[in-house]
Amino acid sequence: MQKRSWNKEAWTRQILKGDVRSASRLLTLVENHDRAARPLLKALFPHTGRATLIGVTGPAGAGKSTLINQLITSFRKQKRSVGVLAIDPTSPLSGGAILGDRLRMHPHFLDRQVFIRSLATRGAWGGISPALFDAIHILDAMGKEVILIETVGVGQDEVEIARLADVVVLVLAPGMGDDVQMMKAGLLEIGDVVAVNKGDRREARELLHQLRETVYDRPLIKISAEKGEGLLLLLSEIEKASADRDARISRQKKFVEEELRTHLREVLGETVSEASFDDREIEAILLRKRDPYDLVRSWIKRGKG
Ligand SMILES: Nc1nc2c(ncn2[C@@H]2O[C@H](COP(=O)(O)OP(=O)(O)O)[C@@H](O)[C@H]2O)c(=O)[nH]1
Ligand SMILES: [Mg+2]
Repeated sequence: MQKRSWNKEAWTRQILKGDVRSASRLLTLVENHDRAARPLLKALFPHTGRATLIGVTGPAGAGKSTLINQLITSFRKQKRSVGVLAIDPTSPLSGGAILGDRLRMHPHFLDRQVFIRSLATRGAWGGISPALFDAIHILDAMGKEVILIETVGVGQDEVEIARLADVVVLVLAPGMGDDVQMMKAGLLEIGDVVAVNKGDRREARELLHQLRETVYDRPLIKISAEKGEGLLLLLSEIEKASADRDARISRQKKFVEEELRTHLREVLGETVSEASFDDREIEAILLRKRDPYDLVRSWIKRGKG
């Protein structure tokens, strides 16, 4: 990448204008839990809070990326700008899965109103929240009106998405062989709207039938992401569900909690690295005349050092 100076004001301005390079660069900082991101995030924050957040989750291979591609097309027809965050639970920055997603979303690569980014989620401290919140804010500040977040249905990440999004679409498909586990894992609870994809395949009817009993209280829709079938209905249910559910308060609460957690970790990290114990104290532990449990606690009581 070309060398150039990035002062905070110019950088912020560029992101607010929707500049992809500036946004990508900040996203990389965020992904690396780099503290240098914070002043920028702070400057962007007043310009956020407008986007509709749609979580798209479900098992690998269910057709989430294919569906997202279709949803992008639909939103673009409505003249809404779109951001996509594809969360990969395993792969750092690059890898087959992400490349696959990129290729599948490719038709929109040249559309300047569409911004697609994969986000590596397992950072230094684990968990997706801090980086995901920040990433959402960056896309929001870029002016993306709809933000789609793709996660693989494997557990904790989905619960997190459900807390953040205005609406969660659970994508299922026949023949994945994990129907029972999925229901056990409570994945079904997460979808505000449940889409049975690959409706062009006969087995989809069977899955739909199985799900009717459990998903009686929410929209359950048969779609074919590949053939573009059932999408209008799905879209209207997404709109309805996102208007119904007020996720904003719980989202802000979670954000504040995450920020507190991040801050405390930093303060804690500093405290530990600045801690000074004199050699005699350490030696006492070596000789088992003292124990580290007691040493640490008395150290805190007497105030640092
Ligand atoms: N028959 C059929 N296949 C589909 C449909 N949607 C997606 N697929 C295929 O399912 C596979 C997984 O799709 P993908 O979107 O990558 O799933 P993801 O892992 O959930 O993102 C790909 O081979 C798709 O072509 C559909 O509606 N019908
Ligand atoms: Mg995918």
